[in-house]
Parts: sequence; C-alpha cells; structure tokens
Amino acid sequence: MKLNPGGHSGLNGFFMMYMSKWKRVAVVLLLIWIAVTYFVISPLRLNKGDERQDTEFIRLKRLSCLQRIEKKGRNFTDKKTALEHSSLKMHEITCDGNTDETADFQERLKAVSLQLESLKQQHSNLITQIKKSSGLNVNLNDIETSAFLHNGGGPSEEYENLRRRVYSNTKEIWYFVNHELTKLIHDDVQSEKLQAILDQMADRKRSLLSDQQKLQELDGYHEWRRTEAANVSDLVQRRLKYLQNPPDCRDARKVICNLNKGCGFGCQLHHIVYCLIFAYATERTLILNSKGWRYNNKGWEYVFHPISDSCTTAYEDKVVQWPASYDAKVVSLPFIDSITQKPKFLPLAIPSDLAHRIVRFNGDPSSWWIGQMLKYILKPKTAMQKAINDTIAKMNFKNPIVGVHIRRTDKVGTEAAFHHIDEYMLQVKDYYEQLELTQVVDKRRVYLATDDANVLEDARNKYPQYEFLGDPSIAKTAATHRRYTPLSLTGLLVDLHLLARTDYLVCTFSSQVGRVAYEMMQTNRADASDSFYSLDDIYYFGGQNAHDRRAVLPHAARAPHEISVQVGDLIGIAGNHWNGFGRGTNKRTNTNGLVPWYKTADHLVLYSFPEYKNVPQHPDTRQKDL
Ligand SMILES: Nc1nc2c(ncn2[C@@H]2O[C@H](COP(=O)(O)OP(=O)(O)OP(=O)(O)O)[C@@H](O)[C@H]2O)c(=O)[nH]1
Ligand SMILES: *[C@@H]1O[C@H](CO)[C@@H](O)[C@H](O)[C@H]1NC(C)=O
Ligand SMILES: *[C@@H]1O[C@H](CO)[C@@H](O)[C@H](O)[C@H]1NC(C)=O
Ligand SMILES: *[C@@H]1O[C@H](CO)[C@@H](O)[C@H](O)[C@H]1NC(C)=O
Ligand SMILES: [Mg+2]
Repeated sequence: MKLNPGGHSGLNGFFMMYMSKWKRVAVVLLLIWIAVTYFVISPLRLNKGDERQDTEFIRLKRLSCLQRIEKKGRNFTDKKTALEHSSLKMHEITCDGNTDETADFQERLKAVSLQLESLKQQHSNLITQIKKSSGLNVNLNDIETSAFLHNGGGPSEEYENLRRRVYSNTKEIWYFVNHELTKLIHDDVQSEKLQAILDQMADRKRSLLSDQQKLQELDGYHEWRRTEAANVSDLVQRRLKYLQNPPDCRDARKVICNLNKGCGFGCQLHHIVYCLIFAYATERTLILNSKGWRYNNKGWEYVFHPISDSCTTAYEDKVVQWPASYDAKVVSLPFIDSITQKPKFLPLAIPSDLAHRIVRFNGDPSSWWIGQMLKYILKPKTAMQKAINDTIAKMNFKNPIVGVHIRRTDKVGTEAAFHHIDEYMLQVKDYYEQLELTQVVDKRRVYLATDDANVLEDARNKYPQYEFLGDPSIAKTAATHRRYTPLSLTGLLVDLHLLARTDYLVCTFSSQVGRVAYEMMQTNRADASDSFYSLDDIYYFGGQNAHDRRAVLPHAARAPHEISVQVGDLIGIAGNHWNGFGRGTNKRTNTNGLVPWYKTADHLVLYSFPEYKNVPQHPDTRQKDL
C-alpha cells in the first residue's frame, strides 16, 4: 500500500517539470481533463459515488507497483549481465580444460541468457499493460479498453494472464537452470563454483517470485479477487442446490451414480464429481447409490449430508444405462474409465458462461471448477464434523504451515515412483526461504499426511529444525489392511481438511488424495494455483478429455528429442519434466517430443453448460421465502 513519496518517479518528474513551466496552463488543463474524463466515464458506471475515488486510489497504487516492476526490470538486466560475466569467468576457468565441455557450458549459459531475455520482454509487456489500464497515456481508447471500468472494478483477463505467466515462467527458468547446472556439478571439477552460481540463482528466483506475489497483493485488486471468487462460488453452489432439489422429485429427470467403484476414497470422490458434472451438464438430478459402501456399509448419508435434501430416490422408474436418449427419465452412469465416446463437458472443460469470470481470479480454472463440485458433495454430518474438529483441536495447527502428502504403501512401485522425504523437504525449505524474505517465521511448521506410519517419525528425526504436525495413529489406520473402515475415513478427512488449509502443498499429483487436497485448497482461497508443488505429474482429472497447451512462441527443435512448434499449434500434453521442458504431441505435425514449457500456455476448454437462468446471479434475500 506504500505510495512513493520520494518523487523520483517518472510521473512525478514529469509533473514537476510541467508545474514549473506551464504552471497555470497546466492546472487549468488538468481541471478540464478531470471534468471531461468524469463526464465521459460516469455514464459507463453502474455504481457511482465512492467508486470513482476507489479507481483513483487503485490507479495510484498501481503506479507505485509500476515503479517497482520497472526497477525489477533493471535487476533483470543486472542478472543477465551477471550471468554473462560468470559465463566469461567460467570460460577462463575451463580454458585449459576440455574445449568440448567449455563449448557445451557456453551453449547452456547462452540458452539461459535467451530465456532471461524473453522473461525481460514479458516484464516490459506487463509494464505496458499496467500503463494502459492505469491511464498513464490518457486517451479515450485506453480508457475504453481498460477493462476495469467495464466489469465491476476488477482486473482485465489479459492483465491477469500476463501476470501469472511472468510468475510461472520465472519458475520455469529456475527449473531449467537448476537442472542444467546440477548436471554439470555431477561431471565437472568446478562443482563448488557451479554450486555457488546455483545458490545465487535460487536466491534471485525467490526474490523475483516474492516480488511478483507482492505485486498481486498491491495492484489494488486483492479484495476484488476475493469477493469475485466468493460470488462465483456462491452462484455455482446455488445452481447445484437448485438442480438437486427439483420442485417435483417424482417428475424430475435423474442420473444414478453408484458408489461401488472398487478404489480408494479420493478415487470415489472423483467418481461422484464426474457424476455431478454430468448431472449439471444434462440438467438431471443426481441420485447417489451408496449401499454397501466400502468405507461405511451403512452408506454415504451416514457420514455426509445427502447430496439432495428432497430428492434421493428414482422411485420404481425404469433405469437405462447411459448412453441413452435425452428423453430417458432415469439413466445410470458407467465408470468414467469405461466410456468410449467421452462427452465434451467432462474435465478439464469449464462452463463458458462462467469462464471469463473465473479466469480473472484463478490461474487454474479447471481444478477450481472441480473443487466447487467437491465443496457441494463433501459436507460431513455433525458427528463426523465433531470428530474432525476434536482431532484438529489436539494439534497445534497454525499458519504459516506447509502441507506435505506422502503417498506410499500400495502406490509405490506400481502406480508411482518412490520419492524420498528429502525431495519433499527441499521444496518445503525453498518455500520458507522465500517466505522469510518478507516476514519473520517463528517456526517452520509442516503438516504431514501419509498412509505410511513410519514416515512421520523418520521426518522428525531427520529434520529436527522443523515442527511436524501429524497423527501417527491416522497413518496407521490408512494402512492397506485397515483402510476401508469408518475410523480410517475420519483420519483421511482430517488429513484432507488440514492439507487444504495449509499455505503451500507439497505432494505427488499421481495420487488422487494429493489432487483432492489441492482441489479443496482451491475452494478455500481465491487462487491456489501457485500454492503447490507436485513431485511428479501436472494436475489432471482421471479419465479427462485431451489436455492441450498452445504454442505462444515459435520453437525450432535443437535436438532429435525436441519438437518444433509454430505460434498457435496445439500440443497434447503428457507432462512437465520440471527442467524447463515438457513432453507432448504437436497436433499439427503429429510429432512427439520435448518443447520448452515457457513457449506454451494452457489451452482452456470451454463448454456451453446450461446457464440455470432460474437461479439469480446474486443471492436475493427476498426470494428466500418464496
Ligand atoms: N489418512 C490418510 N489416508 C490416506 C493418505 N493417503 C492415502 N490414504 C488412503 O489410501 C487411499 C488411496 O486411494 P485413492 O483415494 O484411490 O488414491 P490413490 O491410490 O493415491 O490414487 P489412485 O491410485 O490414482 O486412485 C485413500 O483413499 C485413503 O484411504 C493420507 O495421507 N492420509
Ligand atoms: C535490485 O537488486 C538490489 C541488489 O541485488 C536490491 O538491493 C534492490 O532492492 C533490488 N531492487 C528491486 C526493485 O528489487
Ligand atoms: C459480490 O456480490 C455482492 C452481493 O451480491 C455484491 O455487492 C458485490 O459487488 C459482488 N462483488 C463482485 C466483485 O462482483
Ligand atoms: C467445527 O469447527 C468449525 C470451525 O472451527 C465450526 O464452525 C463448526 O461449528 C464445528 N462443528 C462442530 C460439529 O463442532
Ligand atoms: Mg489407488
């Protein structure tokens, strides 16, 4: 919130010069400008009054941000120069060594330098964007295109996307540099010097990311993002409630979802999510059939509030297996894995009528949308909620805290690779070192959830400087032979609730439990898309439709395992290698290989879901009594 009083900014300088030369003329012109602007803007507004002051205030705040970014941009140049300098130094060091190695090293540093150049370009784009919407170059066009006047005071989609892109690509450059230099450490005599460069780079990366996070807090939209997220969430929840409580249950079209999927709770939750999205897309009321459920054979409704207050049976109506005609009154759904022709509305698609609102507060709309389904589904009944509360009360759960989910037992070696505790803790350490740039951290706390009871003790012994929260008895009940019991479910719900309440989540997205924790996190705040680190997969929904990224920069393959892309190409994504590259198939050329991640951007799929026009956009208290 600091307004820069120093007066060394570009605008202030400009203003001072103006004052001395054209003092009077300027004041008159300024007054005219204000008057004209006011009259031009006021008809565009929905709410008049205080908002105008707010806008001015926001503009000023954004100006101070702008100065910060501009400075940061200078630091970027410094960084590049420093890097080139160390490149030269390395050249001197390795002169009398293997020339191949030197050339290779030079080559890699050049690539790093190129990435920095591109990041710098993005920074200046961001500055231009802010300049535009803060009205620095005042003309009517700019006022009209600055979206925040049009859409209730929020940031424009372009600004939000660009801001997130700079953040994400700062991480990408770090993945790349870290990977390349670590490789050199392993086969080079200069490992100490390389490690020093790497440590410096890590420090610079944390500083950049930290500043970008502050940018988000200072750009004047922090509160707006929060209320907008709450409002859209509220709208989705009311639509689901409307769908699930038809005026005449007997008459309503329905879809039946059987909870007999023979898998863990995370997997079963996602099964219900898929059913609920199906229900929402086809305007059918979801009937959950949970008889003989493996976690509690009394059924889902014994533990959670039913998915409908008023409509929980299909009566004796004929049930048709989907795919069926639109007119079929009751259809029953197969598991998502066994659908041959997948409907386009399945994840990662999001509703087109909400998409442009969601992208303005959340960097990962697909998981936000899935999180909204979970929010509707997962409502523990009083007894279960009390058991959860009691367990939580016994823990010293305080923020800041990092959540770590370590999935072992049946998963390891069959569906996912083993990851050592050190790999998780490396990310925890990085998180805290970045956080400590801006605040004092009294204690580095970690909430550790796992299905392997030995992990917690192991972690406490190996990392005495951290405080580990977690209940070894929960982990014991998660062991494979005790897993499908009510007690084990209580423990898992505690783990999920607490993981979702942490500030940062370190996990493996190959696990459904890890992904559920992240989806729940997405419902706890406006945007959790930068609040996790997955040691393996990128985010996905089991059984999802194709996940593509679109090339935003051209790339010419530099090695046989790389693919070339043109701007606009769609790339079917298999995963991010967290070394600056991801694997995918270019759908235009049908070639598969590695592509620099920063040259691509996520391709969001929109689907025209029903818009539930009967549900008001804003909760209207008068309608509650109807
Ligand atoms: N309490 C607790 N239980 C866990 C934890 N991790 C796994 N479990 C148990 O193990 C089950 C794992 O099955 P799934 O939910 O299918 O998740 P997954 O096996 O990781 O993922 P998929 O194999 O892709 O389905 C969970 O549902 C829990 O019952 C944990 O951190 N805490
Ligand atoms: C730029 O870097 C210097 C030293 O690395 C630091 O003191 C300064 O605060 C940085 N400027 C900004 C705007 O981050
Ligand atoms: C959210 O909804 C409230 C009440 O319906 C409304 O006053 C507010 O302006 C909305 N906020 C945003 C950011 O749309
Ligand atoms: C559990 O805790 C939450 C918040 O801490 C509280 O709002 C809720 O009423 C509690 N529920 C029960 C059943 O104790
Ligand atoms: Mg499993």
